[in-house]
Amino acid sequence: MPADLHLIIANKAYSSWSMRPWLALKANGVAFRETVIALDLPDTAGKIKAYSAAGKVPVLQHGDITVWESLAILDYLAETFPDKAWWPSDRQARATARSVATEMHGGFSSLRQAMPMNVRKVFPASAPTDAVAADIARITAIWRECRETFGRGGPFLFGAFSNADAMYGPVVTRFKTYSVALDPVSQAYSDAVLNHPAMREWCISAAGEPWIITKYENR
Ligand SMILES: N[C@@H](CCC(=O)N[C@@H](CS)C(=O)NCC(=O)O)C(=O)O
Repeated sequence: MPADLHLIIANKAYSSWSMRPWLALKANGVAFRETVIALDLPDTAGKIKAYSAAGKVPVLQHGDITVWESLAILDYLAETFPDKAWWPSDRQARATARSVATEMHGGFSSLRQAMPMNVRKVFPASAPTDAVAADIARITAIWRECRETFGRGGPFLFGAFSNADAMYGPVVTRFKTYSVALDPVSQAYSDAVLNHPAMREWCISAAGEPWIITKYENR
């Protein structure tokens, strides 16, 4: 197996898709090298294309293997490091974890558009559109259901931190950034994610980044 894992990501302040595999790697204690490509600059597209023809980050390089798309990276890691707890071990929990992770990967576009990630900011609450409110309702229903059914072994969706939590990490930070009022179960889950050492490390690193993208800095 090739040794060097190299994760190519974008600004930690703003890049929600980058956060996902980064959190999973850190949470599982897997060492990796990272390259950050700043978004929204004249050379951004060229720099990303040097790693992936898809023109998006995150990208994982592992020896001569390249994986892109956040969810594909999480699955590649689970397959490559089977001794780590990427997905829940219980079959039913794992099936649900994959389902809710994929629902996140392919959905919630109204929320993502209305509330771009900015882990450095907290904005005052404002009334969501019906479409955003529907996304928030579905996400928090998922969180309550997972916590209730599978969450006994710890504070995360399936007890211990898993790839499902990595996928919802940027949703948790968005709810904080946009001061979204949550039910008690969802708030407790969010607090657990925000207090995870990997998330803390990501946010500290984001706070030290020099780049500012104005369109994400104002409501
Ligand atoms: N479906 C992709 C989405 C990746 C994505 O949209 N990445 C953004 C950064 S968060 C990007 O690379 N944007 C490049 C650009 O805007 O130039 C995934 O899951 O990895």
